[in-house]
Amino acid sequence: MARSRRASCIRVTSDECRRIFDEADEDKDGMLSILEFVNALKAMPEAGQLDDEEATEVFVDVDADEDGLVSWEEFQAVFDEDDEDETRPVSPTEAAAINAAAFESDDD
Ligand SMILES: [Ca+2]
Ligand SMILES: [Ca+2]
Repeated sequence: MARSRRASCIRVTSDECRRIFDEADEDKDGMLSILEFVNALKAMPEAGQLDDEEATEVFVDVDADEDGLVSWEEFQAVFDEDDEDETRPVSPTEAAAINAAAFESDDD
């Protein structure tokens, strides 16, 4: 499965991440089933607008070993990439605007 859709846009701290995982793990088996995972996703403010299909895509992407369950390690890995990155990448739209502004001032 191609990693076309990442959940890394969802930004939470490790503590929040752990709390979300624990709360989502309703049967306390240390793993999130797809139902538990989707519920957890929807509990996150920034992911609340995901529909079931999109949430399922995220689950499949997060479930690295494809056993149908998301372990804490798999869950945590989603958020690790962004943890130390405090700088926000410039969006293509912003980059285009910056370039346009540069050209305009150059034209004087
Ligand atoms: Ca569980
Ligand atoms: Ca798994």
